[in-house]
Amino acid sequence: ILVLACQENQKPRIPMPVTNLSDISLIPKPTKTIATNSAFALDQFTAIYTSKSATGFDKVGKFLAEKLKAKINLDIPVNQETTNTIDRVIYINQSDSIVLETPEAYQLYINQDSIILNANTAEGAFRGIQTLRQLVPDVSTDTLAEQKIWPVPSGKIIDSPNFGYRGAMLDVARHFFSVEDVKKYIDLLSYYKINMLHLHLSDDQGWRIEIKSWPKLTEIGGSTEVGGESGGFYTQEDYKEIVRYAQERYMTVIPEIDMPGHTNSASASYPFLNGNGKTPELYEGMRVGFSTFDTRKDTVYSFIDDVVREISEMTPGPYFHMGGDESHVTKKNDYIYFVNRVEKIVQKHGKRMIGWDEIANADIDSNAIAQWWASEENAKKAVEKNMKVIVSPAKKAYLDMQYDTLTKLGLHWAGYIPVDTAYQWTPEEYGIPMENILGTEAPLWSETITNIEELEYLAFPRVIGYSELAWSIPENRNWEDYKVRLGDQAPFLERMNVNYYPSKLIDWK
Ligand code: TNX
Repeated sequence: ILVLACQENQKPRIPMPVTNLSDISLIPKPTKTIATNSAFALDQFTAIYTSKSATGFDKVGKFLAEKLKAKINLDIPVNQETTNTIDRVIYINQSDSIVLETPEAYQLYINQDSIILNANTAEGAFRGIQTLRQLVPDVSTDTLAEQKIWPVPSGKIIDSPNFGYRGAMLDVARHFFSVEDVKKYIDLLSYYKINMLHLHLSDDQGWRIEIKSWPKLTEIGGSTEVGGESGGFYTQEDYKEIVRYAQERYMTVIPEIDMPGHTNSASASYPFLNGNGKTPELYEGMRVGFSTFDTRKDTVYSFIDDVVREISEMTPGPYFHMGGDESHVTKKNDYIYFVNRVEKIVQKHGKRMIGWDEIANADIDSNAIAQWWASEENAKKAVEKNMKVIVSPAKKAYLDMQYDTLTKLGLHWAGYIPVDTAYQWTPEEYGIPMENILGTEAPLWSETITNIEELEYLAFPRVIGYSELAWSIPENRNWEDYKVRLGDQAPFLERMNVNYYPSKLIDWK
């Protein structure tokens, strides 16, 4: 009877299911959430409008519509004049009026008839729509109406990042990963607001980026990988495509060419580089620390100049990573001399140099950045030089460490890192003064992983926790609370076909 009554009544007033905005599982957790205990009814009468004068906002609106289409199969018009009935609107506004301390800050106001997303920049708006994507339920509510409704709980979210640098590194040298694989990883990372993708493009086992002036690097050096498979490399067009795809998600690509150690594949391609008069064999094992460039030869620096120039020209981001780790067969003085000279080359090509923590031993500029992975002593030196530090301690932040003794993939030289250990540490209190911390990064080395499923198994779910350590303020981070929110990520991960490790510590939804 009730059903009939409603149907007769043309446009029934539907009691909205009351959900509490504060109870929705968001990762990373926003700075501030205020629930108002009502809901916005997302439905087929919803439209998206964005600021048109400010650049990028239109694209952010379209990105949101595309993702909602994929999630709930609803077509939402973006900036369209329409004769259709529009009952509810999502506005994505460029706004200078609010105090937004970083370009990535945003504010989200969810009312019954409108959602207003304010941000200073399209980048901020992009971070904001990731939150909105998480707020839209997977399934519509069964109501008496004929139309489906996806209720978004009402309230206000005020949010901005804890660190401006929130990185993930992928080693495409030990095993090569296709452009498609990298894009999938980018997509998943950007959903959790990670904004830096560091690509480890060269190592002893492979050279993965086409350099036009030195073609044998990829012809020879790109032909192998760990374990004897055939390797691979990115053409410059491929690399540009990765950069473009990342940029569309407001993610910066950081290219790394690891030197003077980790250079067997380069020297196998151009034997003059190692200076010992021998042509090295291509290498498919897992040892580290056996190769070096000849640091006292000018031609080595002209080679590096070409490599840094070609890569920098294709890289819009401000950084170039020169590796610098584990140069065990380079004499200390030679190492210092080398890092100093490479820094000049990197600067000449307009980039800011990053290197693994060992580079703090050179006489570099305070503008260079040390990525702390192992040595406390090096980290201290970096701080003394007033350098910025990327916090990536292997014991806590290495995605290639095994979860426990039963994990088949991965390594454990820095220990086992179960999902709780990965989350329960404080980068802000790990020994580097706050003012020196640029941000955090979770590296994924690929000696033991050969395809995207294996990549996903080690990265997920831990990288989701690293996104929260980087984005959310310490007061908002708490394992008991986080683990529930993590369990709620299962439908998303499954929909995205992610082969995540189903840790028993988590109650997966
Ligand atoms: C150490 S971390 C390395 C890499 C290996 C990794 C394996 C770092 C700067 N160097 O060459 O792939 O361990 O976990």
